[in-house]
Amino acid sequence: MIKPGAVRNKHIGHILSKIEEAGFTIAAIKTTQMSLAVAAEFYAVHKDKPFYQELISFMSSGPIIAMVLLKDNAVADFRQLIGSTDPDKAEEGSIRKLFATSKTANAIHGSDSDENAELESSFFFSRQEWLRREQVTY
Ligand code: 3AN
Repeated sequence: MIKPGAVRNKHIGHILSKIEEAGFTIAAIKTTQMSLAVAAEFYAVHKDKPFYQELISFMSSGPIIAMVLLKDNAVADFRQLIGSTDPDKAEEGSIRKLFATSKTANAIHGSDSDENAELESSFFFSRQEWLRREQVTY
């Protein structure tokens, strides 16, 4: 998910280029906006953290780009591509190093497991809406 700050700052194109150059296939993509209630549910695992209210308020503050991405080893490779949560600690060349402005407004979200990727994808897409791996023949 490209977060509201990066969308607002017109970084969608740059970020999609980095994702494609890193070998990911975009199996589904849409512009949408999370309500506060949806953001609260999406990040429920963090509900006791001090940054939770700021996070869900920010995540529902404007449009996001939701995506389903395909690649072997996708979760680990995507986390490497996006870099550390804290942009000050993010690796040179990573998406967060390039486009994040704070720990909350850190440009992009990536799922932390295949199970969570399925679950998080279902917030934005029905199963028929995303391309299956076997359909990607190019
Ligand atoms: P990541 O997205 O790097 O996997 P998580 O899952 O630990 O990080 O946290 C979810 C989101 O919560 C992060 N993308 C970030 O925006 C926000 N967040 C995490 N830690 C902090 C923090 N210490 N201060 C502010 N926001 C944070």
